[in-house]
This record gives sequence, C-alpha cells and structure tokens, in this order.
Amino acid sequence: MSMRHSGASGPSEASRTAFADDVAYYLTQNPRQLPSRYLYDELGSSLFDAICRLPWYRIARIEHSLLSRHAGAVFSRLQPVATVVELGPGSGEKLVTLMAAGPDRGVTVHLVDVSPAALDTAASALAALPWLTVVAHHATYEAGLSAIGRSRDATGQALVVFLGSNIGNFDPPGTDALLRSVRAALGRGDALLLGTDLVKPESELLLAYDDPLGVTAAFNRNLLVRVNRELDGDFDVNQFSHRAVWNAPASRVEMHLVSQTRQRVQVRGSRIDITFDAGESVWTESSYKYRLDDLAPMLDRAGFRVTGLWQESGFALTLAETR
Ligand code: AVI
Repeated sequence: MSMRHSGASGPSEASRTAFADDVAYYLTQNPRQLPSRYLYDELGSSLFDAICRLPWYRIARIEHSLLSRHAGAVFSRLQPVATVVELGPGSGEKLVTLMAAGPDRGVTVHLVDVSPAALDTAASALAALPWLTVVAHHATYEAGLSAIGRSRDATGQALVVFLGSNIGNFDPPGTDALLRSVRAALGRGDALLLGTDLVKPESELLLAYDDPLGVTAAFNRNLLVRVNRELDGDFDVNQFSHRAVWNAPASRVEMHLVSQTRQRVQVRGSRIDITFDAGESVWTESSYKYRLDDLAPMLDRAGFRVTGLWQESGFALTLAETR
C-alpha cells in the first residue's frame, strides 16, 4: 500500500477556533445544543468503537455481514472502479471488507475525515490490501469531495462509500446538501454505496442508544470532558446525565445531556457563562432512522438512481448510480 496525506495533520489552531465558536453559538441556542461531530476526540472514538461491540448496538455488525455477503455483487454492477472515496472511514474495517472483493490493481482509495487519528487508523487497516494506493484527506466531507472531484484520475469509475449510517447524523436539509456535494464530485456512471439504519421498535432503538453498560452514556458525557479540557470549561460532568429519546414524528433517536440541578457553567475559551435549570438539557446528537421507501426519493433528489438494495435485520445497503 502506498499512502499519501493531503491537507494539514494534527488539530490546528483553526479547528480549535471553530470548536470554540461552535460551542459559544450552539450552547446558547434554544434548545441548547452541541454538534455531534465533536463527540469524536481520541477517547470518544474509542468509546464509539466499544459501542460497536455492544450486543444492543447492531449497526456495525449487520453492515459487516451485508458487506461480506454482497461486496462482490456491488462491484459486479459497476464498470471497472479506479477511484473509491470513503467519507468518515472510522476504523477502516468496513472498507477492507468491501475492497477485499474489489479489483486487485489500479485502484486509488481516498479517505476523508476531520480526525487525523481516524485517518491513520483506517490507513493502517487498509495495509491489509497492499495493492491499493491510499490518499488521506484531513478535511470536511464537502472540502474533501471537491478536492477529489478536481484531482481524480478521469479513467475508470468512481465509487463513494458512506457507511455505518453516518448519514443519519445529518438533519434532512444537511442530508440533501451532502448528497448533492457527493453528486457534484462525481461524473456520469459513477456510484454511491450508502449504509442506512432503518426504523425499528422503540424498545430496540432505546437499548441501542442507552445501553445497560453505560458505554453510550460515557460517549455522550465525554463531550463535556472535551469542552472542559480543550476550551477551559468547568462543566461538573457528574451533574449531567445521559438521555436517549425516540422522536417518532421526526424519525430520529436524540441524545441529550440533562442537568441534574440548577447550575452555572463557564467555558472561558468560548467566552460564555450560562446557567442551566434543573432538567434543562443539551441536545448532542440526532440519529435519523429511515423507511425503505424513503431511500430512493432521497437519492433521486440528489441526482442518483438506485441500482441495488440489500437489507438485513433493519439495516439497508443501497447502491445508486449518478443520473
Ligand atoms: C456514527 N453514528 C452513525 C452513530 C449513530 O448511531 O448515530 C453514533 C452513535 N451515537 C450513539 N451511539 C452511536
């Protein structure tokens, strides 16, 4: 495997300033919020890996089973693929499973993530497939996609993979915008492989997002630990509890951090000083769940048509081609 880096490495002053500004803005909104992308510092990423091993959180396991069984069928529906782009590669294991069934030469894999640690982990996992050329993009999905769109080899097809139901962490307007950015980076006949978690009974969803071992609670509360460490905050982490709720009309599981008492919190790096009422919460994540019927219209709005759909135990893998 050959590996190139594109973009800065390591957390930059710019990303610290963006974090400080986002905390100042979102924490003073009504309702108070913190963007879920900040859940993934080093400890948060490890806690998320642990979540994926919990018996109650099945997304990663089911998707792995779908990829192992159907990766060959995915490639058989495409023209020879020369470029693969993964948005948010995580541990890299999903892509290894997919690419093990892909072409064994002439493929460049682009990894796009805002976390340098995730890029390094994913690139190490891909070393298991030494015939791949790997390029890491330390960038937002949109910036990475447009850089790849400008620079990619025009011969052969491109496949963008967006797995793990990561799309579920975008609200509907954000989802449409992101899928359009994917479409804009692609040419005719290129494709997208999308993993989405489907609506299931509320009791199952709540166990997945409020597990009996408290790992998801730790993942959520670690966001306050991160704010304290990186932005000189004084959140009393013990005074905030994890809550997961199924918002059926919006078709999403929400994670919140609920203040156990009336308390004052200062975040000096964001120049904010706020008072929480007892029971007031910070909304930290939305995980949208889809119905099978939602998928084709959602992809169609962005300029894709569905060419393959595989599903198992409440999870779907959809292959779509550009129109
Ligand atoms: C990464 N993302 C798709 C996960 C999800 O299911 O929304 C993050 C997560 N949050 C709580 N558990 C897992």
